[in-house]
Amino acid sequence: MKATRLTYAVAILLAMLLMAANVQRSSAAPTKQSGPTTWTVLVGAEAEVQQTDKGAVGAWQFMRFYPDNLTINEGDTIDFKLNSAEFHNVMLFAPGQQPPQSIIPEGGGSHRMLANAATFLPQGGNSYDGSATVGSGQMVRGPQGLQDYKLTFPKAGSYQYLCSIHSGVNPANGQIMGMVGKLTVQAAGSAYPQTQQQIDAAAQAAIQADAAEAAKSDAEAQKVATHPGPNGSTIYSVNMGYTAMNGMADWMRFSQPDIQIHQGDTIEWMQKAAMAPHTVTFVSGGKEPDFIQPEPQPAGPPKLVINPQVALPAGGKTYSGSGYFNSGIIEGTMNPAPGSRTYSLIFAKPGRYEYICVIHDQEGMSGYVTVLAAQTSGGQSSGSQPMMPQTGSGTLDNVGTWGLIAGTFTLAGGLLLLALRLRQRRPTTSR
Ligand SMILES: [Cu+2]
Repeated sequence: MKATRLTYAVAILLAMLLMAANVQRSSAAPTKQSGPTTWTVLVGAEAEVQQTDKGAVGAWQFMRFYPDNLTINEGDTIDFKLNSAEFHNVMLFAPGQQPPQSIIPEGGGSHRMLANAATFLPQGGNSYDGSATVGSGQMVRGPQGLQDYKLTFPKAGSYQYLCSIHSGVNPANGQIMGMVGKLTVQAAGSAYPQTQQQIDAAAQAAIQADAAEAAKSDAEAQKVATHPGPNGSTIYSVNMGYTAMNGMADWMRFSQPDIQIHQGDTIEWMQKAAMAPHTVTFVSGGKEPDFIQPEPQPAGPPKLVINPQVALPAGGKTYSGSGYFNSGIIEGTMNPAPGSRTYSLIFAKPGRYEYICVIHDQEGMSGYVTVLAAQTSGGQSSGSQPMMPQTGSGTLDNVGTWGLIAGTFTLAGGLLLLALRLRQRRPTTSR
């Protein structure tokens, strides 16, 4: 359902009330705890939740921890809880270590790219004392996905928890920016500055505030522009994704996802995400390709190979309802990688066709193109009914952990986030 302005006004009001309530509670005496405590930190959040064939998923995905500043005591545990359809990880580093790149070349003369095991597979034990790196591996929704990552902190100190996929290092000062939280571990028995109840209330208020902020970009994200094409046809410009809030919010949708056009018209999909790569993929009733193809190794973790069928373009310029058509991976607009940021198809045959972003299909990023018979010279539809062939994407059957990785993959991270932030400091005209 499309949210109204009123909904957001209510959301903002609610957020303000929650914050006010939180201030009042904060003035209460700090709590002293005797035994070890388990704290909850939400990993990510989402807004504008819609029912899709992949379940209830938010159009907006927020790359943040709630809270992103936490004080606990020695011996306490944090339960990092996944709170979004977008996948994340949780990492805490050994001194001097930086976030690993999410995608790495295979090397050794290979042209293949790999999803980095350091990012996507768990490492370390269930406690962190600042000396050795620990990581959750990918956290993702679904029956086989990791939803909770519990870590105990035996030693007082100042630490950082971060999602390495949605953070990067600022070379100017060496600090990690993006999806990062500050953690203070006090001596055992110290008074806590906040209760979990206060933390939860502040988290919900922050999520509401982020939702209200992201909603300001709804109209721009959902826009479809049209302009004249050859021979009296129309070209429709459809957005693939959209980024707001300095890269902290990604809209995982195609604009006008149930678009109706006429035979001979063109759809031009335009990348509008800063860092999240997307695809436009028509499987025409065939099987959805896996994004990651794990290759077992004689020892150690599997190689997480990015499927060339997804990475590379396929099909032609004209779609007639059959065959595998794929844009290849369209990198984000702030990604310095070469390659087109648009993908165009001419639709030659009436029908209703489903397409997906292979990378974010699990987050509801899919759409339909309904092609009506060519318009008459009078500009009216000929009145003939479009054929409705049964096109469909693959089912969720047999989707294992690796399938889930494929379904929710985002290449964002590393220095790209930084590039975005640096660019957005300069005044630019918004598109
Ligand atoms: Cu996508």
